[in-house]
Amino acid sequence: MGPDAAELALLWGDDANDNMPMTKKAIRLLTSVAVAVFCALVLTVAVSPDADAVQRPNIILIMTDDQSADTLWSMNRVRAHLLNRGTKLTNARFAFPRCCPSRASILRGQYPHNTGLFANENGSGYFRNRGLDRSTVAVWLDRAGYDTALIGKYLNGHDQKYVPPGWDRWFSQGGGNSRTVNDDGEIREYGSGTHMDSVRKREISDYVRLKASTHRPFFLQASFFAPHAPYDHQSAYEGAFANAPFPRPPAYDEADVSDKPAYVRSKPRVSEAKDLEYARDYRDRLRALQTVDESIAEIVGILQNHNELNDTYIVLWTDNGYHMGEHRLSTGKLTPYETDTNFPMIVRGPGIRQGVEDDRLVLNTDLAPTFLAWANVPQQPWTDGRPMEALLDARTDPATWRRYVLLEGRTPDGNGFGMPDYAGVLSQEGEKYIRYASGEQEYYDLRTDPHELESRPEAAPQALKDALEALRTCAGPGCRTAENGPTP
Ligand SMILES: [Ca+2]
Ligand SMILES: [Ca+2]
Repeated sequence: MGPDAAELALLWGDDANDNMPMTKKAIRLLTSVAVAVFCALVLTVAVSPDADAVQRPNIILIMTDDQSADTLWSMNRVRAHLLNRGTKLTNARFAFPRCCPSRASILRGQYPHNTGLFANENGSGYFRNRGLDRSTVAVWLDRAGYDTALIGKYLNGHDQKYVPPGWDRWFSQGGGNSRTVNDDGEIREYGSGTHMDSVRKREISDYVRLKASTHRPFFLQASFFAPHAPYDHQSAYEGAFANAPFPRPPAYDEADVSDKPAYVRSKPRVSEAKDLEYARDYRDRLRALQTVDESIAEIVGILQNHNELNDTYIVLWTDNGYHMGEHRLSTGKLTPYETDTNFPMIVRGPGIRQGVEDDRLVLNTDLAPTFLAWANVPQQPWTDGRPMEALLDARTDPATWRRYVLLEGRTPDGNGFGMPDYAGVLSQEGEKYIRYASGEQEYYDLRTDPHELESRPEAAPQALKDALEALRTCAGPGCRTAENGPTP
Protein backbone atom coordinates (compact mmCIF):
# COMPACT_ATOMS: atom_id res chain seq x y z
CA MET A 1 0.00 0.00 0.00
CA GLY A 2 1.31 3.43 -0.93
CA PRO A 3 0.32 6.80 0.47
CA ASP A 4 -2.62 8.39 -1.32
CA ALA A 5 -2.79 12.03 -2.38
CA ALA A 6 -4.30 13.08 0.94
CA GLU A 7 -1.45 11.50 2.87
CA LEU A 8 1.10 13.24 0.71
CA ALA A 9 -0.72 16.53 1.10
CA LEU A 10 -0.55 16.13 4.86
CA LEU A 11 3.12 15.44 4.63
CA TRP A 12 4.22 18.15 2.26
CA GLY A 13 1.42 20.66 2.27
CA ASP A 14 -0.92 21.22 -0.64
CA ASP A 15 1.73 21.57 -3.31
CA ALA A 16 3.41 18.30 -2.38
CA ASN A 17 3.03 16.93 -5.87
CA ASP A 18 4.57 19.97 -7.49
CA ASN A 19 7.85 20.42 -5.75
CA MET A 20 9.25 17.16 -4.55
CA PRO A 21 9.10 14.65 -7.34
CA MET A 22 12.23 12.69 -6.44
CA THR A 23 11.76 12.46 -2.71
CA LYS A 24 8.08 11.85 -3.26
CA LYS A 25 8.91 8.78 -5.32
CA ALA A 26 11.30 7.57 -2.67
CA ILE A 27 8.54 7.71 -0.12
CA ARG A 28 6.23 5.90 -2.45
CA LEU A 29 8.60 3.00 -2.84
CA LEU A 30 9.45 2.76 0.80
CA THR A 31 5.87 2.88 1.95
CA SER A 32 4.77 0.41 -0.65
CA VAL A 33 7.01 -2.25 0.85
CA ALA A 34 6.70 -1.32 4.52
CA VAL A 35 4.08 -2.82 6.77
CA ALA A 36 1.83 -0.35 8.50
CA VAL A 37 3.58 -0.54 11.85
CA PHE A 38 6.81 0.78 10.32
CA CYS A 39 5.20 3.55 8.30
CA ALA A 40 5.96 6.35 10.71
CA LEU A 41 9.59 5.31 11.02
CA VAL A 42 10.08 4.90 7.28
CA LEU A 43 8.55 8.28 6.51
CA THR A 44 10.78 9.92 9.08
CA VAL A 45 13.84 8.40 7.44
CA ALA A 46 12.70 9.35 3.97
CA VAL A 47 12.04 13.00 4.67
CA SER A 48 15.34 13.50 6.45
CA PRO A 49 17.67 15.53 4.20
CA ASP A 50 20.44 12.96 4.70
CA ALA A 51 18.28 10.04 3.74
CA ASP A 52 19.79 7.83 1.05
CA ALA A 53 16.65 8.11 -1.01
CA VAL A 54 16.08 5.56 -3.76
CA GLN A 55 14.73 7.26 -6.84
CA ARG A 56 11.95 5.60 -8.79
CA PRO A 57 11.17 7.51 -11.97
CA ASN A 58 8.49 6.29 -14.35
CA ILE A 59 9.75 4.62 -17.53
CA ILE A 60 7.79 4.51 -20.79
CA LEU A 61 9.05 2.63 -23.84
CA ILE A 62 7.03 3.53 -26.92
CA MET A 63 7.60 1.15 -29.81
CA THR A 64 6.59 1.25 -33.42
CA ASP A 65 6.86 -1.76 -35.74
CA ASP A 66 9.00 -1.87 -38.89
CA GLN A 67 9.56 1.90 -38.96
CA SER A 68 12.28 3.25 -41.23
CA ALA A 69 14.26 6.37 -40.38
CA ASP A 70 12.91 8.21 -43.44
CA THR A 71 9.41 8.40 -41.90
CA LEU A 72 10.31 10.12 -38.63
CA TRP A 73 9.97 13.63 -40.11
CA SER A 74 6.18 13.14 -40.35
CA MET A 75 5.75 12.92 -36.57
CA ASN A 76 5.39 16.55 -35.50
CA ARG A 77 4.51 15.78 -31.90
CA VAL A 78 7.60 13.59 -31.61
CA ARG A 79 9.61 16.60 -32.68
CA ALA A 80 7.95 18.92 -30.15
CA HIS A 81 7.80 16.60 -27.16
CA LEU A 82 10.72 14.24 -27.63
CA LEU A 83 13.34 15.48 -30.11
CA ASN A 84 13.35 19.08 -28.89
CA ARG A 85 13.21 17.95 -25.27
CA GLY A 86 15.52 14.98 -25.44
CA THR A 87 18.47 13.27 -27.10
CA LYS A 88 18.45 11.61 -30.51
CA LEU A 89 20.78 8.60 -30.54
CA THR A 90 21.41 8.53 -34.27
CA ASN A 91 23.57 5.38 -34.26
CA ALA A 92 21.13 3.06 -32.45
CA ARG A 93 21.25 -0.50 -33.75
CA PHE A 94 19.30 -3.75 -33.84
CA ALA A 95 21.61 -6.75 -33.41
CA PHE A 96 19.15 -8.58 -35.71
CA PRO A 97 16.52 -6.40 -37.38
CA ARG A 98 13.55 -8.71 -37.05
CA CYS A 99 10.39 -8.35 -34.91
CA CYS A 100 10.58 -11.22 -32.45
CA PRO A 101 14.37 -11.51 -31.98
CA SER A 102 14.66 -7.75 -31.48
CA ARG A 103 11.83 -7.62 -28.95
CA ALA A 104 13.37 -10.55 -27.06
CA SER A 105 16.73 -8.72 -27.00
CA ILE A 106 14.96 -5.69 -25.57
CA LEU A 107 13.19 -7.69 -22.86
CA ARG A 108 16.37 -9.49 -21.71
CA GLY A 109 19.28 -7.26 -22.72
CA GLN A 110 20.89 -10.05 -24.73
CA TYR A 111 22.18 -10.64 -28.22
CA PRO A 112 20.10 -13.12 -30.25
CA HIS A 113 22.81 -15.81 -29.97
CA ASN A 114 22.26 -15.66 -26.21
CA THR A 115 18.46 -15.55 -26.19
CA GLY A 116 18.67 -18.21 -28.91
CA LEU A 117 15.75 -16.49 -30.56
CA PHE A 118 16.22 -15.77 -34.28
CA ALA A 119 12.86 -16.92 -35.66
CA ASN A 120 9.50 -15.20 -35.67
CA GLU A 121 7.66 -18.49 -36.03
CA ASN A 122 6.63 -19.68 -32.56
CA GLY A 123 8.99 -17.07 -31.08
CA SER A 124 6.82 -16.47 -28.03
CA GLY A 125 6.47 -20.21 -27.38
CA TYR A 126 10.25 -20.57 -27.48
CA PHE A 127 10.63 -17.63 -25.09
CA ARG A 128 8.13 -19.20 -22.70
CA ASN A 129 9.16 -22.86 -22.95
CA ARG A 130 12.77 -22.09 -22.17
CA GLY A 131 11.78 -20.01 -19.17
CA LEU A 132 13.20 -16.84 -20.71
CA ASP A 133 10.06 -14.89 -19.86
CA ARG A 134 10.59 -15.54 -16.15
CA SER A 135 13.55 -13.16 -16.17
CA THR A 136 12.81 -10.04 -18.21
CA VAL A 137 13.01 -6.33 -17.52
CA ALA A 138 9.31 -6.47 -16.58
CA VAL A 139 9.96 -9.12 -13.93
CA TRP A 140 12.94 -7.23 -12.51
CA LEU A 141 11.11 -3.91 -12.29
CA ASP A 142 7.97 -5.59 -10.95
CA ARG A 143 9.97 -7.16 -8.12
CA ALA A 144 11.49 -3.76 -7.36
CA GLY A 145 8.02 -2.31 -6.70
CA TYR A 146 7.15 -0.96 -10.12
CA ASP A 147 3.73 -1.29 -11.65
CA THR A 148 4.42 -2.84 -15.06
CA ALA A 149 2.30 -2.79 -18.20
CA LEU A 150 2.49 -4.11 -21.72
CA ILE A 151 -0.05 -2.59 -24.07
CA GLY A 152 0.11 -3.76 -27.69
CA LYS A 153 2.45 -6.10 -29.52
CA TYR A 154 4.43 -8.69 -27.56
CA LEU A 155 6.30 -11.54 -29.29
CA ASN A 156 5.34 -13.28 -32.52
CA GLY A 157 3.45 -16.55 -32.31
CA HIS A 158 2.06 -15.77 -28.87
CA ASP A 159 -0.61 -17.91 -27.20
CA GLN A 160 -3.22 -15.24 -26.48
CA LYS A 161 -4.54 -16.98 -23.39
CA TYR A 162 -1.15 -16.68 -21.72
CA VAL A 163 -0.04 -13.65 -19.71
CA PRO A 164 3.72 -13.83 -19.09
CA PRO A 165 5.15 -13.21 -15.61
CA GLY A 166 6.06 -9.73 -14.41
CA TRP A 167 3.29 -7.77 -16.07
CA ASP A 168 0.70 -6.18 -13.78
CA ARG A 169 -1.28 -4.79 -16.69
CA TRP A 170 -1.59 -6.81 -19.88
CA PHE A 171 -3.47 -5.64 -22.94
CA SER A 172 -2.04 -7.53 -25.87
CA GLN A 173 -3.09 -9.12 -29.11
CA GLY A 174 0.10 -11.19 -28.99
CA GLY A 175 2.34 -10.92 -32.00
CA GLY A 176 0.41 -9.39 -34.88
CA ASN A 177 -2.42 -6.91 -35.23
CA SER A 178 -5.29 -9.21 -34.27
CA ARG A 179 -8.62 -7.76 -33.14
CA THR A 180 -8.66 -10.44 -30.44
CA VAL A 181 -6.99 -9.04 -27.35
CA ASN A 182 -6.15 -10.47 -23.94
CA ASP A 183 -7.18 -7.74 -21.49
CA ASP A 184 -5.75 -8.81 -18.11
CA GLY A 185 -6.76 -12.41 -18.72
CA GLU A 186 -10.07 -11.70 -20.40
CA ILE A 187 -10.32 -12.29 -24.14
CA ARG A 188 -11.93 -9.36 -25.97
CA GLU A 189 -13.04 -9.32 -29.59
CA TYR A 190 -13.12 -6.01 -31.45
CA GLY A 191 -15.37 -5.57 -34.45
CA SER A 192 -14.11 -5.69 -38.00
CA GLY A 193 -12.94 -2.30 -39.17
CA THR A 194 -11.68 -1.35 -35.71
CA HIS A 195 -8.42 0.59 -35.98
CA MET A 196 -6.49 -1.33 -33.35
CA ASP A 197 -3.73 1.22 -32.81
CA SER A 198 -6.46 3.70 -31.83
CA VAL A 199 -7.70 1.17 -29.26
CA ARG A 200 -4.14 0.81 -27.97
CA LYS A 201 -3.74 4.59 -27.80
CA ARG A 202 -6.85 4.80 -25.61
CA GLU A 203 -5.69 2.00 -23.31
CA ILE A 204 -2.23 3.59 -23.03
CA SER A 205 -3.70 6.97 -22.05
CA ASP A 206 -6.02 5.34 -19.52
CA TYR A 207 -3.14 3.47 -17.94
CA VAL A 208 -0.83 6.50 -17.77
CA ARG A 209 -3.65 8.60 -16.30
CA LEU A 210 -4.40 5.99 -13.64
CA LYS A 211 -0.78 5.50 -12.61
CA ALA A 212 0.16 9.17 -12.79
CA SER A 213 -2.76 10.08 -10.55
CA THR A 214 -1.83 7.46 -7.95
CA HIS A 215 1.84 8.55 -8.09
CA ARG A 216 3.15 5.03 -8.07
CA PRO A 217 6.25 4.36 -10.21
CA PHE A 218 5.40 2.50 -13.37
CA PHE A 219 7.05 0.88 -16.37
CA LEU A 220 4.99 0.87 -19.56
CA GLN A 221 5.87 -0.78 -22.83
CA ALA A 222 3.48 0.78 -25.34
CA SER A 223 3.85 -1.25 -28.52
CA PHE A 224 2.04 -0.01 -31.60
CA PHE A 225 1.58 -1.93 -34.83
CA ALA A 226 2.17 1.11 -37.06
CA PRO A 227 3.66 1.44 -39.60
CA HIS A 228 3.77 -2.32 -40.25
CA ALA A 229 2.07 -3.68 -43.39
CA PRO A 230 -0.77 -3.44 -44.35
CA TYR A 231 -0.35 0.15 -43.05
CA ASP A 232 -3.77 0.40 -41.41
CA HIS A 233 -4.52 4.00 -40.45
CA GLN A 234 -7.31 6.21 -39.12
CA SER A 235 -9.75 7.37 -41.79
CA ALA A 236 -9.11 10.94 -40.59
CA TYR A 237 -5.67 10.75 -42.21
CA GLU A 238 -6.88 9.35 -45.52
CA GLY A 239 -5.96 12.46 -47.50
CA ALA A 240 -2.88 13.39 -45.49
CA PHE A 241 0.61 13.27 -47.00
CA ALA A 242 -0.86 12.91 -50.49
CA ASN A 243 2.05 14.86 -51.92
CA ALA A 244 4.77 13.66 -49.57
CA PRO A 245 7.73 12.78 -51.77
CA PHE A 246 8.72 9.13 -51.64
CA PRO A 247 12.44 9.12 -50.75
CA ARG A 248 14.61 7.37 -53.31
CA PRO A 249 18.06 7.47 -51.71
CA PRO A 250 21.18 6.54 -53.74
CA ALA A 251 20.78 2.88 -52.69
CA TYR A 252 17.27 2.78 -54.17
CA ASP A 253 17.12 0.50 -57.21
CA GLU A 254 20.91 0.17 -57.03
CA ALA A 255 22.17 0.23 -60.63
CA ASP A 256 25.31 -1.84 -60.18
CA VAL A 257 24.97 -4.77 -57.80
CA SER A 258 28.00 -6.69 -59.04
CA ASP A 259 29.64 -5.97 -55.66
CA LYS A 260 26.79 -7.59 -53.73
CA PRO A 261 26.10 -11.15 -52.52
CA ALA A 262 24.02 -13.43 -54.77
CA TYR A 263 20.74 -12.84 -52.94
CA VAL A 264 20.98 -9.16 -53.93
CA ARG A 265 22.54 -9.73 -57.37
CA SER A 266 19.62 -11.98 -58.29
CA LYS A 267 17.06 -9.20 -57.84
CA PRO A 268 15.75 -7.33 -60.88
CA ARG A 269 15.68 -3.54 -61.10
CA VAL A 270 12.70 -1.86 -59.40
CA SER A 271 9.89 -1.78 -61.94
CA GLU A 272 7.70 1.23 -62.52
CA ALA A 273 4.75 -0.62 -61.02
CA LYS A 274 6.77 -1.52 -57.91
CA ASP A 275 7.96 2.05 -57.60
CA LEU A 276 4.36 3.30 -57.60
CA GLU A 277 3.40 0.66 -55.05
CA TYR A 278 6.27 1.62 -52.73
CA ALA A 279 5.38 5.32 -53.00
CA ARG A 280 1.74 4.57 -52.16
CA ASP A 281 2.71 2.30 -49.27
CA TYR A 282 5.17 4.89 -47.99
CA ARG A 283 2.39 7.49 -47.68
CA ASP A 284 0.16 4.96 -45.92
CA ARG A 285 3.01 4.30 -43.51
CA LEU A 286 3.19 8.03 -42.70
CA ARG A 287 -0.59 8.03 -42.12
CA ALA A 288 -0.40 5.01 -39.84
CA LEU A 289 2.31 6.66 -37.71
CA GLN A 290 0.07 9.60 -36.87
CA THR A 291 -1.78 7.55 -34.24
CA VAL A 292 1.52 6.96 -32.45
CA ASP A 293 2.32 10.65 -32.79
CA GLU A 294 -1.05 11.55 -31.24
CA SER A 295 -0.48 9.08 -28.43
CA ILE A 296 2.86 10.65 -27.54
CA ALA A 297 1.24 14.07 -27.18
CA GLU A 298 -1.50 12.54 -25.02
CA ILE A 299 1.01 10.75 -22.78
CA VAL A 300 3.06 13.91 -22.29
CA GLY A 301 -0.08 15.96 -21.57
CA ILE A 302 -1.35 13.51 -18.99
CA LEU A 303 2.03 13.34 -17.23
CA GLN A 304 2.17 17.12 -17.20
CA ASN A 305 -1.31 17.40 -15.69
CA HIS A 306 -0.27 15.10 -12.87
CA ASN A 307 3.15 16.71 -12.36
CA GLU A 308 4.89 13.50 -13.34
CA LEU A 309 6.50 14.63 -16.60
CA ASN A 310 9.78 15.68 -15.00
CA ASP A 311 9.99 12.35 -13.23
CA THR A 312 9.43 10.18 -16.31
CA TYR A 313 11.79 8.75 -18.90
CA ILE A 314 10.27 8.33 -22.34
CA VAL A 315 11.99 6.28 -25.04
CA LEU A 316 10.73 6.09 -28.62
CA TRP A 317 12.07 3.35 -30.82
CA THR A 318 11.05 0.64 -33.25
CA ASP A 319 11.88 -3.09 -33.35
CA ASN A 320 13.67 -3.07 -36.70
CA GLY A 321 14.21 -0.80 -39.68
CA TYR A 322 12.75 -1.35 -43.12
CA HIS A 323 13.70 -1.21 -46.77
CA MET A 324 11.55 -0.46 -49.79
CA GLY A 325 13.55 -0.88 -52.98
CA GLU A 326 16.98 -0.05 -51.52
CA HIS A 327 19.60 -2.37 -53.08
CA ARG A 328 16.68 -3.57 -55.26
CA LEU A 329 15.23 -5.44 -52.28
CA SER A 330 11.46 -5.52 -52.05
CA THR A 331 9.73 -4.38 -48.82
CA GLY A 332 11.20 -5.99 -45.72
CA LYS A 333 13.94 -6.11 -43.11
CA LEU A 334 16.39 -8.77 -41.76
CA THR A 335 19.43 -7.64 -43.77
CA PRO A 336 22.55 -6.04 -42.27
CA TYR A 337 22.10 -2.93 -44.47
CA GLU A 338 21.68 0.47 -42.88
CA THR A 339 17.97 0.70 -43.80
CA ASP A 340 17.23 -2.32 -41.60
CA THR A 341 19.72 -2.22 -38.78
CA ASN A 342 19.59 1.47 -37.81
CA PHE A 343 16.80 3.65 -36.46
CA PRO A 344 17.38 6.67 -34.21
CA MET A 345 16.44 6.11 -30.59
CA ILE A 346 14.89 9.17 -28.94
CA VAL A 347 15.04 9.61 -25.18
CA ARG A 348 13.80 12.34 -22.85
CA GLY A 349 13.78 12.42 -19.08
CA PRO A 350 15.41 13.75 -15.92
CA GLY A 351 18.96 14.97 -16.58
CA ILE A 352 18.93 14.03 -20.26
CA ARG A 353 20.40 16.53 -22.70
CA GLN A 354 17.78 18.34 -24.76
CA GLY A 355 17.70 18.95 -28.48
CA VAL A 356 21.01 17.20 -29.15
CA GLU A 357 22.18 14.32 -31.31
CA ASP A 358 24.67 11.69 -30.18
CA ASP A 359 26.24 9.24 -32.63
CA ARG A 360 27.72 6.75 -30.22
CA LEU A 361 26.78 3.12 -30.88
CA VAL A 362 23.86 1.89 -28.80
CA LEU A 363 22.02 -1.38 -29.19
CA ASN A 364 18.68 -3.01 -28.42
CA THR A 365 20.50 -4.98 -25.70
CA ASP A 366 21.10 -1.70 -23.83
CA LEU A 367 17.46 -0.92 -23.06
CA ALA A 368 16.86 -3.37 -20.19
CA PRO A 369 20.12 -2.44 -18.39
CA THR A 370 19.29 1.24 -18.88
CA PHE A 371 15.83 0.84 -17.38
CA LEU A 372 17.35 -0.93 -14.35
CA ALA A 373 19.86 1.90 -13.92
CA TRP A 374 17.14 4.55 -14.11
CA ALA A 375 15.08 2.62 -11.55
CA ASN A 376 18.07 2.15 -9.25
CA VAL A 377 17.67 -1.62 -9.47
CA PRO A 378 20.87 -3.75 -9.48
CA GLN A 379 21.98 -5.02 -12.90
CA GLN A 380 21.61 -8.66 -13.91
CA PRO A 381 25.19 -9.95 -14.15
CA TRP A 382 24.52 -11.98 -17.32
CA THR A 383 23.05 -9.36 -19.65
CA ASP A 384 25.09 -8.44 -22.73
CA GLY A 385 24.04 -4.79 -23.01
CA ARG A 386 25.13 -1.85 -20.93
CA PRO A 387 23.20 0.93 -19.20
CA MET A 388 23.10 4.15 -21.20
CA GLU A 389 22.15 6.36 -18.28
CA ALA A 390 25.63 7.84 -17.89
CA LEU A 391 25.92 8.50 -21.63
CA LEU A 392 22.56 10.25 -21.74
CA ASP A 393 23.19 12.49 -18.74
CA ALA A 394 25.49 15.44 -19.52
CA ARG A 395 26.77 15.42 -15.94
CA THR A 396 28.15 11.87 -16.12
CA ASP A 397 29.28 11.49 -19.71
CA PRO A 398 31.55 8.41 -19.84
CA ALA A 399 35.02 8.91 -21.33
CA THR A 400 34.93 5.52 -23.03
CA TRP A 401 32.11 3.70 -24.74
CA ARG A 402 31.84 0.64 -26.98
CA ARG A 403 33.68 0.61 -30.30
CA TYR A 404 31.92 -2.33 -31.95
CA VAL A 405 28.54 -3.99 -32.17
CA LEU A 406 27.73 -7.45 -33.44
CA LEU A 407 25.19 -7.81 -36.25
CA GLU A 408 23.83 -11.35 -36.54
CA GLY A 409 21.06 -12.68 -38.74
CA ARG A 410 19.73 -16.21 -38.90
CA THR A 411 16.41 -17.28 -40.34
CA PRO A 412 15.81 -20.93 -39.35
CA ASP A 413 12.15 -20.42 -40.33
CA GLY A 414 13.06 -19.03 -43.77
CA ASN A 415 13.11 -15.51 -45.12
CA GLY A 416 11.64 -15.75 -48.59
CA PHE A 417 14.37 -13.86 -50.42
CA GLY A 418 17.35 -16.17 -50.29
CA MET A 419 19.44 -14.27 -47.77
CA PRO A 420 21.99 -16.61 -46.13
CA ASP A 421 22.60 -16.39 -42.38
CA TYR A 422 25.26 -13.88 -41.48
CA ALA A 423 27.43 -12.51 -38.69
CA GLY A 424 28.98 -9.09 -38.94
CA VAL A 425 30.45 -6.22 -37.05
CA LEU A 426 30.08 -2.46 -37.17
CA SER A 427 32.62 -0.07 -35.66
CA GLN A 428 31.97 3.33 -34.14
CA GLU A 429 33.97 4.80 -37.05
CA GLY A 430 31.48 3.29 -39.50
CA GLU A 431 33.36 0.26 -40.82
CA LYS A 432 30.98 -2.61 -41.51
CA TYR A 433 32.09 -6.15 -42.24
CA ILE A 434 29.60 -8.97 -42.92
CA ARG A 435 30.31 -12.65 -43.42
CA TYR A 436 27.53 -14.85 -44.81
CA ALA A 437 27.09 -18.59 -44.34
CA SER A 438 27.57 -18.83 -48.10
CA GLY A 439 31.15 -17.64 -47.64
CA GLU A 440 30.34 -14.28 -49.25
CA GLN A 441 31.59 -11.16 -47.52
CA GLU A 442 30.76 -7.47 -47.56
CA TYR A 443 32.71 -4.50 -46.33
CA TYR A 444 31.70 -0.85 -46.38
CA ASP A 445 33.27 2.22 -44.88
CA LEU A 446 30.20 4.31 -44.12
CA ARG A 447 32.33 7.45 -43.84
CA THR A 448 33.00 7.38 -47.57
CA ASP A 449 30.13 5.11 -48.69
CA PRO A 450 27.17 5.85 -46.39
CA HIS A 451 24.68 4.22 -48.79
CA GLU A 452 26.62 0.96 -49.08
CA LEU A 453 26.95 1.13 -52.85
CA GLU A 454 30.35 -0.49 -53.26
CA SER A 455 31.34 -3.45 -51.16
CA ARG A 456 35.12 -4.00 -50.92
CA PRO A 457 35.64 -7.12 -48.75
CA GLU A 458 39.34 -7.23 -49.64
CA ALA A 459 39.75 -3.88 -47.84
CA ALA A 460 38.26 -5.06 -44.52
CA PRO A 461 40.82 -4.35 -41.77
CA GLN A 462 42.04 -7.36 -39.78
CA ALA A 463 41.12 -5.56 -36.52
CA LEU A 464 37.49 -5.58 -37.64
CA LYS A 465 37.58 -9.31 -38.42
CA ASP A 466 39.18 -9.92 -35.03
CA ALA A 467 36.40 -7.94 -33.36
CA LEU A 468 33.83 -10.12 -35.12
CA GLU A 469 35.54 -13.29 -33.90
CA ALA A 470 35.50 -11.98 -30.31
CA LEU A 471 31.84 -10.94 -30.53
CA ARG A 472 30.35 -13.89 -32.40
CA THR A 473 30.00 -16.14 -29.34
CA CYS A 474 30.37 -13.57 -26.54
CA ALA A 475 28.24 -13.67 -23.39
CA GLY A 476 27.50 -11.20 -20.60
CA PRO A 477 30.49 -9.10 -19.50
CA GLY A 478 32.52 -10.79 -22.26
CA CYS A 479 30.32 -9.02 -24.82
CA ARG A 480 31.06 -5.65 -23.29
CA THR A 481 34.79 -6.41 -23.29
CA ALA A 482 34.65 -7.52 -26.93
CA GLU A 483 32.58 -4.45 -27.87
CA ASN A 484 35.17 -2.19 -26.27
CA GLY A 485 37.92 -3.75 -28.39
CA PRO A 486 41.54 -4.21 -27.42
CA THR A 487 42.92 -1.57 -25.08
CA PRO A 488 45.49 0.58 -26.86
CA1 LIG B 1 8.95 -5.40 -36.75
CA1 LIG C 1 26.90 -1.34 -56.03
